[in-house]
Amino acid sequence: MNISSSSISSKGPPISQEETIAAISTPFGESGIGIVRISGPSAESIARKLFRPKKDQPYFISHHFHFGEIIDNQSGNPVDEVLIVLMKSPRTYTREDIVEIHCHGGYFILQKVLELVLREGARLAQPGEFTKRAFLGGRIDLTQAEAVIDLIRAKTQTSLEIATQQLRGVLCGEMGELRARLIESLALIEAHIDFPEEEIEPIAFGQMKRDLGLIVHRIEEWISSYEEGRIFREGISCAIAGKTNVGKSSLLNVLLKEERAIVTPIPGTTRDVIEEIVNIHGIPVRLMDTAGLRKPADSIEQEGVRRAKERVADADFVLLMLDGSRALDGDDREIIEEIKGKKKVVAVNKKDLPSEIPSEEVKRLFPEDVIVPISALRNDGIEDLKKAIRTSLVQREVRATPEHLVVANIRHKRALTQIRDNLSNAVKGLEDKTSLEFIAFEIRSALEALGDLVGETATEEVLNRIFEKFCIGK
Ligand SMILES: Nc1nc2c(ncn2[C@@H]2O[C@H](COP(=O)(O)OP(=O)(O)OP(=O)(O)O)[C@@H](O)[C@H]2O)c(=O)[nH]1
Ligand SMILES: [Mg+2]
Repeated sequence: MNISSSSISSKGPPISQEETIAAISTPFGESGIGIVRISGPSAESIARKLFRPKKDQPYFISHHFHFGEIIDNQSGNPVDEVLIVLMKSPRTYTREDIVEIHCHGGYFILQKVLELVLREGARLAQPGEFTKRAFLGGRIDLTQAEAVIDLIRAKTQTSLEIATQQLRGVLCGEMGELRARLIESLALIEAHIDFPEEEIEPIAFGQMKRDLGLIVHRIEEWISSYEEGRIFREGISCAIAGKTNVGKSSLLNVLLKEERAIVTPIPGTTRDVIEEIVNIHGIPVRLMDTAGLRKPADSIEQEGVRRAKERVADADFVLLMLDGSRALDGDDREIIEEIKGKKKVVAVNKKDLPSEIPSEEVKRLFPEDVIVPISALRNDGIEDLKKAIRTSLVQREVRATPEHLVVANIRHKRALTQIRDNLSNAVKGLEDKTSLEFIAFEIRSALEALGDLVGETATEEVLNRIFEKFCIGK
């Protein structure tokens, strides 16, 4: 059997895109500059029609800025003074010809320039279409394309490191190596299937078993990085729960370092849910301040309490707040009942006041959880609270380096799990001396999962799902 044939998919030729696409690639609003990006076969000719250089230059030099004006070629009026750069294929983001027009960053100017570009025959790009072309053009694999969006969305240093590692192709490189080794093993097995009369070399098969075993072990390690990787990539949602007046809004403000939520001595101050992202030791935490849970005084508060309960139930994590200056009461007990089974940290607030809750009582109520005394008013104990949150979410240090791969995407984890299962079956098959067809089947299935992971065999549906998350112009 020829292993380079249909049994293993290989990278096809780059797909050429007929249409030229364009979009505003910078965010809406006013800014110093704003960029209209064009990619595709007509990018250069469109630019020539609209751009009038200040110095009379008959042609663009690729990858060089040129200074001039964009002219509305119907009215002959200048629209903006710009810097324009043509990047000739293939040394570009999409591997097609790309033109970037760097205008002044006003919404109307950018919209006008884009309109002119579209009038000359470009089509408005879909979300993520530039990156999709980079992928289809073979410049990056699917995991790297996914990293682009993670990079843009990264909210902490660690999430940025994970995205950068992926964009630089650490996972993609590991997969390339893995593929080569699997193809080698498959070739050996298939040679024996095709020529059964030949003597099987026990040494070669022993070596293969050891190699595959080591690969399985390595993949296990990558999979085990997922729980933490996911937390750093996606962040977690955390609801601050507690009865009225315990200091939930005060804590939100202290963690945010701004007066975001209204704080008053009146119980029932917070009605709606207030959400903000805070960086807790590298973890992006979506923190939710909620209405204090108690018997609602009116219908507004009733709705607030309903929303609070909903958020507490949905949150990945709960920060339970008690007021140490007041004895525990029925409201506290109800909340404790409500959050049973949730991952949590307990903050006992108002430690600047005389304590009315013995610490033994709190320990007895929460034997499994970390309990931190704090004062939101005095900004005291907050660092300990942050540490407690971080250690209850991640136990290990997460460092995404070229040597240490962190898997942070569920799609990658699923594919790796599939590969691991196939290869452990293959190892077991070699141990039990099962039929070579069975082992070949498992290795081929692992190669298929690998093809899905890097995007070679990913379906249109999968691609759409990935790229629709992008913004327009990326
Ligand atoms: N002494 C003391 N007072 C605090 C502390 N934290 C909050 N307070 C006070 O407690 C009162 C209630 O604080 P909030 O932050 O509004 O409490 P809350 O839990 O959000 O209250 P609701 O929104 O009504 O549920 C305010 O007067 C705060 O100044 C603290 O650590 N020590
Ligand atoms: Mg409040």
